[in-house]
Amino acid sequence: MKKDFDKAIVIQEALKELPSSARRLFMKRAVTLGGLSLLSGCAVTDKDSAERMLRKISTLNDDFQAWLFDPNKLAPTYPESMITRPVPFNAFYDRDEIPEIDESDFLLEVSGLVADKHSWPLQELYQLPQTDQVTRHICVEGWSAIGKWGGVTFSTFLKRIGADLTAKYVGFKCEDDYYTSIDMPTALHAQTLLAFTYDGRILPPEYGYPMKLRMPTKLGYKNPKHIAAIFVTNTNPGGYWEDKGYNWFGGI
Ligand SMILES: Nc1nc2c(c(=O)[nH]1)N[C@H]1C(S)=C(S)[C@@H](COP(=O)(O)O)O[C@H]1N2
Ligand SMILES: [Mo]
Repeated sequence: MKKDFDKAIVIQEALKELPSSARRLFMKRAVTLGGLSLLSGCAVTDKDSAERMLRKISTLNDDFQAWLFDPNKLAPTYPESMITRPVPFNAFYDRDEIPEIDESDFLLEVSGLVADKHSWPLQELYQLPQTDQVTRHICVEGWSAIGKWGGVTFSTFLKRIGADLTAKYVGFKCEDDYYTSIDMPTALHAQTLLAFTYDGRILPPEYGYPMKLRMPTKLGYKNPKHIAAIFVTNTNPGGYWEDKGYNWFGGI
């Protein structure tokens, strides 16, 4: 049989999928494809089965991170003097494509497993109890920045719309065709914020006007900017980068 895949690459890719603790363990024990097959329950004989194994390991990683996630553990916060100025801009496009959104015709859509599906004008969202946080944003592209975001604690919002808090996922659709989704325990975490301000001012266009979900417990790509719609569901909605192979849980 012609082998059209490279074992070394399969191992390398599989290791990237593992949380760093598991990766270190595997490094110490000199990983073999046999070992990874055992872990994932998938035998690797060709390119397709290699991909199946990588997907399985990625799911194992999500399950492992979900299991490790402590809903009561707070991410570090920082003094305002440590805020990174300016905070870097990042999106899957350049600055000239930042969505332009007009407050007067903006409505936040809410759907799925929620009792109250009415759409929210910004002024109504601004009436909800507001709080702020100075936390670190970490991007997988290799930079991090400390910023100050303000808004309503997301659990307060979810309760206000009568969300089914036993559902598995909350999904987000953005004005720029970005999308992502998170697990319910993270959605209910005390530092998960539906943010309307950055550094005390209305969120500037490049940082996600009119709102972003700010989670210091998750990597940058899990923090959707320009949110247009929020839905609660038991079917994993995936995400823009997640569907291209980034880890779905995306914990820090
Ligand atoms: N709508 C939308 N949200 C997004 C992105 C995007 O391209 N579009 N990029 C993500 C990534 S990879 C990062 S690192 C952060 C960047 O946020 P910032 O521009 O406020 O630093 O936004 C995240 N949320
Ligand atoms: Mo990112």
